[in-house]
Amino acid sequence: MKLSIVLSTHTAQFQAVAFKGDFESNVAKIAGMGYDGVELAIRDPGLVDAGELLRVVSNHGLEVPAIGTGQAWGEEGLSFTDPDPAVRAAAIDRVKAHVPLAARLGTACGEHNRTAIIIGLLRGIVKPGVTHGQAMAWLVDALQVCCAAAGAVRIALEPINRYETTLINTVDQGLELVEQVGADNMGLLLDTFHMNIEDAVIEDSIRACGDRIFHFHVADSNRWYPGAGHLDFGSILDALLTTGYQGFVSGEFMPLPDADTGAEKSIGHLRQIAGTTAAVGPKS
Ligand code: LER
Ligand code: MN
Repeated sequence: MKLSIVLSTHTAQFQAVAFKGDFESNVAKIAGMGYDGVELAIRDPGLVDAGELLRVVSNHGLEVPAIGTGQAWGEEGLSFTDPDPAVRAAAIDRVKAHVPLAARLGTACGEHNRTAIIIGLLRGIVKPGVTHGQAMAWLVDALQVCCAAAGAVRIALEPINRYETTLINTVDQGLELVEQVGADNMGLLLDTFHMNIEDAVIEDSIRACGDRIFHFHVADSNRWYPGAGHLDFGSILDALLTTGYQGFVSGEFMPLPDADTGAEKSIGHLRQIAGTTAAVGPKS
């Protein structure tokens, strides 16, 4: 089981990112803790030097399983479902701009861990004056355009809890959307924090998603590090690995009590489970 943790390339507002800013020293620290990868949160690929990112992560022996795009929503208001067509077009262009970066970062990854582009809050919310049906139609169109432009790069849409968006809260809704988009490179990012709020049985959702699980986020029930709440990560990871998932399990939790402690506790808890749960197995 390969473990990564979310790292922002720039100082960011989103609260559940453990490490923000000071990129190279954070990469070094994460590698030193024993992580296998860093998931990069990048607002705008035009603001980063892809060669330099690849140099830093490769120097520290890390892979980049996925790129998070939500800062473009949080800090610029871009979304696939904004009533303004110019905003929708800018959101699509932003995802297209991530494609060469994802392809390049993917060269540091093994076959099963090539870098996915995450669509979290960039999908948007149902804005006043827009029907849910209209927003869904814009969302499907945007994902079809992005998947067609992404080629071998995979797009991972994340079901997100109802307090953050009104579009695609459950894994079932996510799977329906995957069907509607109808692209081989379209799948889901499952997040234990969101599934704990929205899905009846987390392990059933994981089994239902099967080989459409393109990426996986872990946080405990309280969005602290795994082990700080009441989720059963032994059972969850067992269900995940039993689907044949060979990707990363990526920590996305609040930097509490502080970023370093959360990251250390998380890897300690998950590695301890890996040592005791048959399907999870030792570090690969
Ligand atoms: C992002 O991966 C996420 O889980 C969301 O909560 C973003 O708001
Ligand atoms: Mn997440």
